[in-house]
Amino acid sequence: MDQTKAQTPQTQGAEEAPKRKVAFSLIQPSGDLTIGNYLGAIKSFVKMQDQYDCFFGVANLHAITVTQVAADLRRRSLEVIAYIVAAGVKPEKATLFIQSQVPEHAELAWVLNSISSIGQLQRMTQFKDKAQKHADNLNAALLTYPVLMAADILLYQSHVVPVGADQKQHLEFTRDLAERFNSRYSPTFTVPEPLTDENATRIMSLKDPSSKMSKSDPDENAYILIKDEPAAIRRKIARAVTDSEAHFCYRPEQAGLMNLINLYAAYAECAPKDVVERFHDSDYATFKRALGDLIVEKMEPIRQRFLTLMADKKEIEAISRDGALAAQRVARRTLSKVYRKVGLLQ
Ligand code: AQP
Repeated sequence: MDQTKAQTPQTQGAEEAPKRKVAFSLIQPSGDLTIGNYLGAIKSFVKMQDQYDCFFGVANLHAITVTQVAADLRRRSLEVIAYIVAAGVKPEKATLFIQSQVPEHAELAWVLNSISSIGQLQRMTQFKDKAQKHADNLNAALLTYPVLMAADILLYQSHVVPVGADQKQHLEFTRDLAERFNSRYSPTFTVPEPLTDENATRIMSLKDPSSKMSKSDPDENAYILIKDEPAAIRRKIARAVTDSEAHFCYRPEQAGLMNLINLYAAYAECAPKDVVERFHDSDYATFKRALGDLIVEKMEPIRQRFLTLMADKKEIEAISRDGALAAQRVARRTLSKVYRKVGLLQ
């Protein structure tokens, strides 16, 4: 990502240009977080906190697009903040907040709804997938989910948003809305860029390597949770789907093994070919034991810090509250500007 880029015309709308670029990312508390969420998001937050002005948080408003149990949603919302802190993000360096505690998200989403095209929303791949998956609860929020996501990002004048391939279309939609608003009124929103990590791997389900490891998977053996105990991690890896070829190779035809090699490479911070070199004479069971040990070694300190934080929730509650206040100060500034331009009294 080009860090040296000068203020573009799109960014001139920001009243006070931040010294560092703003990075933004939220995680949905729609289940207990998996190591997919850790490797795909939280681990990079730790690095980003020193490079960007970061806003990281919990997308609990997004989570209710699917029916949630209220008590679980409350618990998981705080837990997501605890995972982020346990992994090494410092509240002094990054603003950590829960989306519903900053009402500006819902307020800006409503305004952005008024410039969003239903046709464009209906064509979103994720909407089409979710409409199929949740045919029994096809609520309007599933359709307008990208509008809320646009509001999230635009409120903070975000320059970069780390996105996986599945979120690229939504970010494109956010950019469209920002450009539409900026040209209809006057420069107001920074038009965000996707931040893609070349080395980031998509971690796949341990039971079906053709689908993503997902926290809402009904099969608990398909994922490893950040809060899983060492024995559970080792057991799930031992039972992960591989193949009967008994040949240690990194190729799509052996998707289960490929996924485990990717996992090893992500934790060891090396290339998959290095993993193949190291284990090509080993049987799968030996490799799986080494992988289980490696995951435990990396995750156990995080799990212990997480448990300590959740044992007395006061600290995490204070971090979320302070974070929400800090986030709100920035968000309010953007929203006031929007209201003024649209002609809404405040
Ligand atoms: N399997 C994965 N591999 C790599 N990255 C992943 N992420 C999620 N799963 C993987 C990344 O985690 C961040 C937060 O994701 P999210 O919770 O906002 O939504 P999601 O991508 O839909 O995650 P899940 O676990 O699949 O949730 P559910 O089951 O609720 O839909 C994102 O940066 C995502 O890329």
